[in-house]
Amino acid sequence: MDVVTLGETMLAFSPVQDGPLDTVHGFEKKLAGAESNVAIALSRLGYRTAWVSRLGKDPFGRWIYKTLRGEGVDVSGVTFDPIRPTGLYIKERLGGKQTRIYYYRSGSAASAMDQGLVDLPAFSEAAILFVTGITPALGSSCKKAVFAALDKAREQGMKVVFDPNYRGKLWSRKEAAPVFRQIASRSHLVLPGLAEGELMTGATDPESVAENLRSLGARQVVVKLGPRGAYYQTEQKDGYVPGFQVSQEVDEVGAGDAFAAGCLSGLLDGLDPDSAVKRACALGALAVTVKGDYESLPDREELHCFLQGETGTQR
Ligand code: KDG
Repeated sequence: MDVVTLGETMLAFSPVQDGPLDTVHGFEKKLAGAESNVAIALSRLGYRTAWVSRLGKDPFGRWIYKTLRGEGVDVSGVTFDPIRPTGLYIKERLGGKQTRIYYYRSGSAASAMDQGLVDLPAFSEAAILFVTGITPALGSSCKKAVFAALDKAREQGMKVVFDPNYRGKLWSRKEAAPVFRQIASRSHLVLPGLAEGELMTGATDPESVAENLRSLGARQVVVKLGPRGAYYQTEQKDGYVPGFQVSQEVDEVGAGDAFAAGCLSGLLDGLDPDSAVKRACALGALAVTVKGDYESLPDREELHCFLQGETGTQR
């Protein structure tokens, strides 16, 4: 196994038209979960990935399970909760780039994940553990599961990659900051956005954020700067990598997960940081071109074509 990850995946209702939800009547059924987005992205690129989670024993849980399995993700570590439901979120797309997310995930099946999960074979077989800051915000048993996974990673010599993914609707900045710092201190690679970097370190520019996180113990830091690209810092090297322009930005949710998958694939392929972050920026750009978190993510060949600048109609 190349990468194992744990986290909640929800049923997402995405509006068929923009506008306040009280005026919207139709929704599309989508699947949403930062960690499963990363697992799907990596699987499409040809890596072996395992997603560990808990779903409701309901039609939506079954659908999520089958979708992940269909994407080639190992779901042997997924359990079904006979009582708690699959989590749900509803997206509201307002004018411009304003999107609001309404969560119905409190008491969900995934919020009952616990540290017993880390005894699953997926956790001892993988080269990299990928965690986000969403899982510890889901409840105390989930937080214990994340820290047990970090212990397991240390025991097994797995590299840890951490995307803070701060969700203000799940916990306060004050609650999240010390937890994020602890996870960062045990990570090989940390992938904050600039605001998350500030939350963790108090610094407001990418370079100081990265320096601070490295002084906590992270070996490498990549600060995401949205369409502008990203800044990376390792012990040997640092630099800015520009983002890719896309003709139309349709849905930015999921771009960070695609970016994380690019960094993970760079790590797995032993790329130098410039090339890894360039790949991450390409995946992030592709993710925003279609509605949905992961639908537009490429396989290797499509990614190669995008990096070569091939666009337009191909016949
Ligand atoms: O990164 C995309 C995620 O935000 C979305 O799919 C749902 O995991 C999710 C969350 O907790 O917001």
